Amino acid sequence: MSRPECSSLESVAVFRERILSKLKYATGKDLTSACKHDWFEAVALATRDYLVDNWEDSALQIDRSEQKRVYYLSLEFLIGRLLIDNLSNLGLMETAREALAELNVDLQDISELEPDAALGNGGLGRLAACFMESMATLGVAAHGYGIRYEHGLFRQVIIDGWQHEHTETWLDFGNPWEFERSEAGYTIGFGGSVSTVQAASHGLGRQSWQPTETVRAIAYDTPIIGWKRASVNTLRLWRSRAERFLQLERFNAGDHLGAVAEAVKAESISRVLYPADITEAGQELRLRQEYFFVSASLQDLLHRHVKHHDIQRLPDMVAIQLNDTHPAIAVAELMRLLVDEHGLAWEQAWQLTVATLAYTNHTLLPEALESWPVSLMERLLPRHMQIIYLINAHHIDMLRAKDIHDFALLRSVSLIEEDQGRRVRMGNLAFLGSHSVNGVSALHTELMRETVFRDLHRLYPNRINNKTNGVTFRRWLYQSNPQLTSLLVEHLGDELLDAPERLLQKLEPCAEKSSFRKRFMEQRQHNKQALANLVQSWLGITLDTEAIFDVQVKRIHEYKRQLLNLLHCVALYQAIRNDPATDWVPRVKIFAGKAAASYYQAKLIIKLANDISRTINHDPTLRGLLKVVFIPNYNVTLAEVIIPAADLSEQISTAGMEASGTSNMKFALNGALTIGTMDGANVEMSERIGTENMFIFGMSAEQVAMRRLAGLDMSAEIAHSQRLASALEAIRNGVFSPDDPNRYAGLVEGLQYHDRFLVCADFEAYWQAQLRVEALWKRPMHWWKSSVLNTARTGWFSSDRAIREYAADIWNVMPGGSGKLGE
Ligand code: 26V
Repeated sequence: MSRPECSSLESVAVFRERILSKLKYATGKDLTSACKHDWFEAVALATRDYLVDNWEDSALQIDRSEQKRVYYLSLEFLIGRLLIDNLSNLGLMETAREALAELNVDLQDISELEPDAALGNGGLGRLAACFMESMATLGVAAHGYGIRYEHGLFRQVIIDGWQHEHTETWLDFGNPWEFERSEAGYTIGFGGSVSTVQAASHGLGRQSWQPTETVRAIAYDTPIIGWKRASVNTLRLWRSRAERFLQLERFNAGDHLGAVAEAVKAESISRVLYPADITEAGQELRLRQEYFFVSASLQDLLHRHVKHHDIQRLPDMVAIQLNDTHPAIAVAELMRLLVDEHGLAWEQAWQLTVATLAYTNHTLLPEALESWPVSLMERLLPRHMQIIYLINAHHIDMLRAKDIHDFALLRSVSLIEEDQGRRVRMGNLAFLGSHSVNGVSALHTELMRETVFRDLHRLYPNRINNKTNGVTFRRWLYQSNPQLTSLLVEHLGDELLDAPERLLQKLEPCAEKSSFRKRFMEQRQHNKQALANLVQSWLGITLDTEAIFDVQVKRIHEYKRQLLNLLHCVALYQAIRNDPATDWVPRVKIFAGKAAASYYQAKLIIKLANDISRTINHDPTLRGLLKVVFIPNYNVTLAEVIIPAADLSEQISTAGMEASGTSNMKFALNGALTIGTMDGANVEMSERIGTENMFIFGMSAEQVAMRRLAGLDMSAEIAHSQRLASALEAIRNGVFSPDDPNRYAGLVEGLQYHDRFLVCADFEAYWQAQLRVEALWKRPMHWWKSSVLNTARTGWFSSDRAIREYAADIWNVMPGGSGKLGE
């Protein structure tokens, strides 16, 4: 394909020599002894040298121009692999490929040895990774701050249809992209007590926190390069290290385990990524992780700030974005640092804090809203608990001064939840401590105003704003779908790669040309074949690439309604068996996704998918018209193979529950048609792509709220739909689980009498929408026209657009460097 680079003979020779030099001096191998992994390491290290050269330039440029810096605080960065991403943004893909070919090594082959950096659970973490790449592309001077988990998201292994979690070991062979910065270390305290010391300056008492426990935070930096080397930013991840590795006295006394206990505890903070479900037992460690990375990051950025500027200028030079409430303790920590360490007065510190911090909300699910028991906070972070009480008191005083005395209102906007044991509401803390609170799609933002933050929104009507998510096209189009990218470049020119938001829409006229549609279809066919090959080799299942590839890949959660899709599988299975003579459209249903380890219902859904898959795939009466596959261990790398191969994208959450979704955008960008509810960013996608090019179905968020008022018993809906009734019946009766016929009795009963996610209520509408899918598939000219239009009209969902909006509306930064903010 045409690339944004020309690999000159000279550059190929230089790269080749650099690779050979790394092979010799970094891995200690030569051409004869090097194994594939040595080649990977040599190429990655050679690539990193190019990154470093550009990194230095960016740092100089930021310092010289005194750019305001953005700090993106996130407990999750779901990065995936970096070799191809880095080579591609450096413009060195062809150079690297040729240099390696001369050494008889295949770039693709060795790039597959790189483990995914899976330091995130799902959408929130992947968004952080897309944003990092976009900020580098646009020349926003940004640092990502997070935790360098030794073990990222678990590896999912399916045994007998059930999910098992295995530890993930991405660092086993080292990480060629990072630099350990032993010199950049901070001390983080926990526990202890607070005492008042007399401050000479203003007779008031000053608080001094004496923690009983301290750990060190050590920085690891990874350069993040933007498209065409626009700029290079830093992802700084913290590892926890004990202050003392060994208590020698205890060791010498024979207590060998006790001697390292303290170190083990300290180092457990960065040991493993927290799962998406927070259980009681794990709470303390989670809070430790949150405070650990927030404190290290704030100390680090303040240290950088005061080297050149007065502390008072913090909001002029620094913007801090809190990715969900996970870093919300930053509100209290920044106050502590400003008041206790930098000696600022409370009011002034508060004003700087609010002007510097901004908060993004990513979910309205009540069980996902963080709150910490006051008792735990008092024990672990006594000074922060004091500060939180003070913020609360100031806030309530301020409201009373405005003559607001409504008790219910005061209770609802308080930082302390009084009902279920006293707890600190992290959402309210983040809201009060930030000048901007944003949602991630128009609908989600509106619902934030009406639900979780209803009362706070009434008090601060200008604080909530919307920033609809986006995805980076470099990874989700250019890298993952080179076939489609070449086709687009062929028709729209190389400039497309620099300005896809503006130029993709120029593809629209091509939707009318049969020759173009044919090419469009051919690239999809190629990607479907690649996915079919993977499924064949991993699962031994043969897929018909002429069939519709109908895909639902995402975390397994009841609100995402994989069950609705599975009910459709069963109903379709029964329909084909009952009526074999109809000219059914062949379909392949593809599922992938991980369930949180302790989320039993989600794990049961995985088991059901596998049970249905086994039964259907082995039924000869179906004549291959329907196949169901569950692909194990969904991760970024697998997404890069699956998404470009999809014909149909399933985005079928209960309306009002999916904050945005981002895979919906990736699928549409690659030309898949969406079957979806009016939820999250689907709504805005339908406005841009056109409802005639999507299969929208089901209840709206408003209708969902109304339907819930009538209770969750679905007997009427089931009585109304023979199809639904018999699908449920088959699942309940053990048709798919003959080894344990009662396995799904409880699940089906739940759907019948307590259908929290309104699966049954939307079933018929979903079935009808699926019929529309089949009708359109039978008219290929129309299908492929819609498919082209999906790609053409998805430009707005670029994370570059999203970042430009954050930069202008929230951070007030003017991107510099060679970034192309204006497109
Ligand atoms: C957290 C939890 C924790 C407790 C158990 C259940 C549960 C379920 C969901 C979550 C989600 C946490 C936040 C999150 O990942 N939100 C996702 O953020 C994406 C980026 O904005 C967005 O596209 C997704 O719609 C949203 O779910």
